[in-house]
Amino acid sequence: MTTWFPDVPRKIKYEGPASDNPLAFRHYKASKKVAGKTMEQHLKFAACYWHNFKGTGADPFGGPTLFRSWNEGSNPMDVAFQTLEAAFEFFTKIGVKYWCFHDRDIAPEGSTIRETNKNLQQIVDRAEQYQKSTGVKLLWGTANLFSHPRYMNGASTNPDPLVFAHAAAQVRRAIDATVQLKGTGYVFWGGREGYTALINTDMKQEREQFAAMLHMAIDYAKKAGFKGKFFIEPKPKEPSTHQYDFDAATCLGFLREFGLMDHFQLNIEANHATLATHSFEHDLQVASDAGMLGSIDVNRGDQTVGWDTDQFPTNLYDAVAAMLIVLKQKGLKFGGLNFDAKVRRNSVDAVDLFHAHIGGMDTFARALEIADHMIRDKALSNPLKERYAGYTRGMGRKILTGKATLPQLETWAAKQGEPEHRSGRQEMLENIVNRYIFG
Ligand code: XUL
Ligand code: CO
Repeated sequence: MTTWFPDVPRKIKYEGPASDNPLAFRHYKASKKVAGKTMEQHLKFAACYWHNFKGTGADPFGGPTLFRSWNEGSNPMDVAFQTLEAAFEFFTKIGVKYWCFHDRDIAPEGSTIRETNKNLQQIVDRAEQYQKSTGVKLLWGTANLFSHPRYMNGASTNPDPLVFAHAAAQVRRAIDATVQLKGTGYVFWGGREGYTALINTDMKQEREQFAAMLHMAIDYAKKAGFKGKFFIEPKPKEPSTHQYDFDAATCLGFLREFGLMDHFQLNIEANHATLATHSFEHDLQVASDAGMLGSIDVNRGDQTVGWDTDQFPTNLYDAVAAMLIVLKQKGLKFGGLNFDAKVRRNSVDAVDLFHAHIGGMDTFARALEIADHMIRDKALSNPLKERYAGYTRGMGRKILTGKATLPQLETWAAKQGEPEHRSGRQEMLENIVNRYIFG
C-alpha cells in the first residue's frame, strides 16, 4: 500500500498532558472510560472528505495553495481511487472511527447521469472494502447540490423542475451509497436552497418544493433499506443571501409545517450558528430541547470576520457547553462529531491535517471530562433548579399545568405584593465554569 502521509509513519497515540510531541494526543484516549462509556463511544469523531481531501485552499482572491499528492493525475477516476486510499490511511492513522462525504467529493461527475452513477458505484464499492479492512464506518453521506452551475438558482428550490430532477437523481444515488456503506445519517445542507433576491423568488412555492424533495427522500430511503436518520443542517446564508434552513428554530418550524418531524433531526454546525448571530450552544440547546439534536459539525468561526471560516474547534468553553448538552440528552444516537473544518490556506503540508484533528479531538476529549464532572456535581443544574423552583409548587405549578387564569394570577399578585429582587448570579456561575475548566 502506498503511503500518502510519510511524515506520519504510524497511528497517533495518546501520550498524556505532559507530552510535547506535536503528533500525539494529550487528552483523547479512545479507551478511557467517562460516565460508563469510552471516549471513543461518547465522541464518535468523524473526518470529512471534502475539506481534508478535496480542499484546495482557493478563496475569492486567489487560487489553490494546497497541492496534495493524492490529487495529482490526469484521469479523474484514478485520482478518485488514490484519494480514497489516502483518506482511509488518514482515518486510520488519526484514529477517527467515522467519515462523511458528498457524492462529488468521492467520485467525479461524468458526462451523463449514467456515467456519473457508474463512477460513484465503483468508488462506493472500493470504500466498502476499505471500511471492512480498517473498521472505519460511515457517519453520514450527502449529495453536493450546490457546486455544479445547474444549481446556481437552487436545487430542489429551483424554478426549473428539470433541475429538481437532476437533484433528485443525485439524492437517490447518494442515499444508495449511504445505505451500502451503512451510514447512520444522511444530511441535507441547502446552500443554494434559498434566494439571492426576493424580487424574482416565489418563496412560498420554493419551500413547498424543498419539502416535496424531503418527502421523496423519506419514501425512497424506506424502500432502499435506510435504517438511519435524515439530518437538516441549518445555515443562514453563504452561498445564498438568505437560506431557508436559517437556524435550528427555523428548521424545526419547517419540519413541523411539512410533517417531517418523525424522520428528521438537526445537524448543528458551530460556525453556522454564529453566522445566524447565535452562539453554538444556543442552536444546540434549541435542537436538543425539541428532542431533535441528531449530529454536530464541530468547527469554529473567527470572531473578527463574518463568514464561514470553518476552523478547527479549539475553544474549550464552547466545547464544554456543547458536551453538557450532548451528555444531558444521553449522546448522539445516529450522529456524531464531524470535523467540518479546514486547515488554513497557508497550512500547506499534509501533516497539518493531523495537527488540526489532534487539536479538535483533544479539545472535545477534555470538554467531555469537564462536562461529565460538572454534571456529576450538579454544578450548574442545581443553581438552575433553584432559580426556577417557584414553578414546582403552588401558583407556579398551576401556570405550567394550564390550571391558572389571568384573573387568578392578578388576585395572587395583588396579595403577594412585589417579588423578591433576585440576582441572576451570572458572574458567580461563570466562575464555577472556570473552576472546572482550570482544574
Ligand atoms: C457548508 C457545510 C457543508 C455540509 C454538508 O457550510 O457545512 O459542508 O456540512 O453539505
Ligand atoms: Co457542515
